[in-house]
Amino acid sequence: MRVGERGEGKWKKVSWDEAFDYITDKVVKLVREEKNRSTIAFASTEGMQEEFFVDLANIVGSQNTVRHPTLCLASNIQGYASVYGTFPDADLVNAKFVIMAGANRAEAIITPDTIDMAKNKRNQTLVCIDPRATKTTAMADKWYPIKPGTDLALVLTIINYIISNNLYDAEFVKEWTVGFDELKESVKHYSVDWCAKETEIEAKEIVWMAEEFAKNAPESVWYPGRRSSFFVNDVYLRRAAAILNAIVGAWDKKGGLVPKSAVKLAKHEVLFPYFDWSEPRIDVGKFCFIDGLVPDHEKTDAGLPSDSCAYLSEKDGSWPVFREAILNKEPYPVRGMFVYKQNPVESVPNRAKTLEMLKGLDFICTIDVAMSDTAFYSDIVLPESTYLERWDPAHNLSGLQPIVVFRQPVIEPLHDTKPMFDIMCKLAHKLMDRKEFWEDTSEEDLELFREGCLERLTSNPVKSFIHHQMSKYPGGYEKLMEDGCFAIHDEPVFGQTYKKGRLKTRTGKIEIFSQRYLDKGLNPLPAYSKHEEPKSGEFRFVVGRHGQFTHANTQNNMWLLEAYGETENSIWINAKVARERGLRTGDYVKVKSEVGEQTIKVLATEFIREDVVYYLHGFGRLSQGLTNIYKKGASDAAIIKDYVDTISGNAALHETFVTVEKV
Ligand SMILES: Nc1nc2c(c(=O)[nH]1)N[C@H]1C(S)=C(S)[C@@H](COP(=O)(O)OP(=O)(O)OC[C@H]3O[C@@H](n4cnc5c(=O)[nH]c(N)nc54)[C@H](O)[C@@H]3O)O[C@H]1N2
Ligand SMILES: Nc1nc2c(c(=O)[nH]1)N[C@H]1C(S)=C(S)[C@@H](COP(=O)(O)OP(=O)(O)OC[C@H]3O[C@@H](n4cnc5c(=O)[nH]c(N)nc54)[C@H](O)[C@@H]3O)O[C@H]1N2
Ligand SMILES: [Mo]
Repeated sequence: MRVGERGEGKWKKVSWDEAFDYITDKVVKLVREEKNRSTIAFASTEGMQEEFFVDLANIVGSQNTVRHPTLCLASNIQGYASVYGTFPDADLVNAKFVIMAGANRAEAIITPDTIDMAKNKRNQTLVCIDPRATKTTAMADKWYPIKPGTDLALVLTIINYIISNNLYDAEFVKEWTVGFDELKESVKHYSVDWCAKETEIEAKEIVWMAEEFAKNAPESVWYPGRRSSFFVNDVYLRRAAAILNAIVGAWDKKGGLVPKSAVKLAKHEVLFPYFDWSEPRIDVGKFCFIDGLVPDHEKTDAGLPSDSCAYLSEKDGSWPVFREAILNKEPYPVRGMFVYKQNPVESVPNRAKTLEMLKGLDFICTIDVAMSDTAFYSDIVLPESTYLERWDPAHNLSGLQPIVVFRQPVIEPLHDTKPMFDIMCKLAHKLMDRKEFWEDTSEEDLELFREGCLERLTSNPVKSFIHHQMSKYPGGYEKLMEDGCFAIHDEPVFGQTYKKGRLKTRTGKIEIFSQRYLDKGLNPLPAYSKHEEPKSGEFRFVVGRHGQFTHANTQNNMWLLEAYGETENSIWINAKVARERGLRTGDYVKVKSEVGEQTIKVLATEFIREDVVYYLHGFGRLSQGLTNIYKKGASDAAIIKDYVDTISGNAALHETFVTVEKV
């Protein structure tokens, strides 16, 4: 429990019971004062116990859950789903021609893609498009250091080339897509020569890519990637990439883009009470402040409504808009926050704003396994048992070959920690004991919840929940316990979406042209608009992963830090540019953007374009609890501007320009 000021680093150790009482008092007080349960926000990131955290949000009765997708892949999901009705995988095991643009599977590890990519290396041409040379570049056959923000120009030009040279799959297009003629018309001005200037990729290379893509189809993919929090118009890039795959018929076939499927897990049917004091989410609707979250160059020509997010996920929300709404106290005050397995201080761009938001709250409880920067600014930090010390429920790894996994403890908890499940159970019961907390619900509702749901939810251990989850598959639980994972079929199954009604779009076809978008006032087809470019003396700042670290959360681990080989991060600056500016590797520079500045060591390298700089996420930390990395290196969150894509609500992390000066 915090004893000093927020962020001062003064703490006292309290018992779990004291902590639960403190939390319960705060939640009851704030909800009653505001007559609004949504005054308590719940921020979390994907994890195997996250559903228990969401249960807690439902018990408190808040509508305000905000999750990681809008810092990560919300625009990617939106873009692909607008075409195929789902966010697909790529069959990297069988694909013969793969374009990996803005994705780094050799370092940004995703299972099974990273493994599949390595497996298939001999039979596949891999094209890596990235302004930096990454370890994926090292595995690739070709590397194009594209001018950042111009990928959409490239995709549209490849589409135009394939259409105008009759290299597309006409039969497939006719049977399975809508809007091809409109597409053909809308891309015809994207010429190869224009594209070469725009992207700084040679014209003959663009032609080569287009021809190979068509020739290898259906075993070719423009890889959907993962993180798409790049630019504010990212949805259109992802839509265009999805369309490229569609016109060559590389959909739901071996070696192409493939829809994900999942094992059917049974859920707990929990009927949460109906509350009168539960206002709708704070990030839905029209806000004049959204204008400030969109760069000028996007305000007119991309066809975006600038005062709300067109397709906001009801459970994920939009972090940048959410934070802005809290700071503006609009449409009502949010006064408390629970944070689970998330570190918004480092993961939401514009760190100064996040700190301002946290400082303005009356109550913050963070549940983490380490003293993160967000935990450091909290009032109460609940230490969760780590994944090696707890049972985690069954979890779907959806994909071409979906499997179910779970976790069991391999050691007793080393410290006095609890899993999220136990934390949720304890808080649920403490809240139930507070009569004044349930004034806005009926006796019957409450009784139904208490007797029918809460008991069942909280009285059985996670292991028996897994049993229930697997109940749709006789013998499934036993198999899961024995093998550690469970799959329905051993081989991938292709072509399921060719059955009638299986494509989950409005028309039941692949939607090249989106009437749905048009109805919302959005451009129904992807169109290129030029991004602002760095002014002379400025650089574009981009972010990216490293194989040894997970986001901003493992840098303090001494063994991983040792494997990284440095004790702090360095800023990549093109070697020629560094020379011109009198900078050498090891010099310190001040990196400055519109929203913040940081000091960091230089790495002069050929591995990055001249107009771009980059440094690794997760350093420059504020928490004194992270003893190995406290104040070492620089934080990227501190300098990235908080722009938002107003279609999906995703953050746009690559729209920031910086200056770099020797210190
Ligand atoms: N500046 C910048 N911002 C970014 C990114 C970037 O590269 N640069 N990347 C973006 C992307 S793609 C994403 S997905 C988001 C991710 O950002 P977040 O969703 O905030 O996730 P992490 O940064 O991984 O923080 C996870 C926290 O959970 C804790 N943790 C780990 N395991 C457990 C556990 O078992 N239980 C509990 N309770 N806690 C645990 C860790 O200690 C850490 O504090 O960040 C986005 N934001
Ligand atoms: N080891 C490790 N693995 C991880 C993670 C981790 O933290 N550590 N995080 C996981 C998560 S949550 C995610 S979302 C994924 C992220 O996985 P990816 O999305 O594959 O990887 P990133 O490193 O975020 O970014 C990809 C690359 O885009 C490049 N880039 C920047 N701007 C542009 C541009 O305009 N055009 C093109 N073509 N390229 C550009 C960057 O230089 C970077 O190398 O990784 C996952 N795997
Ligand atoms: Mo992510």
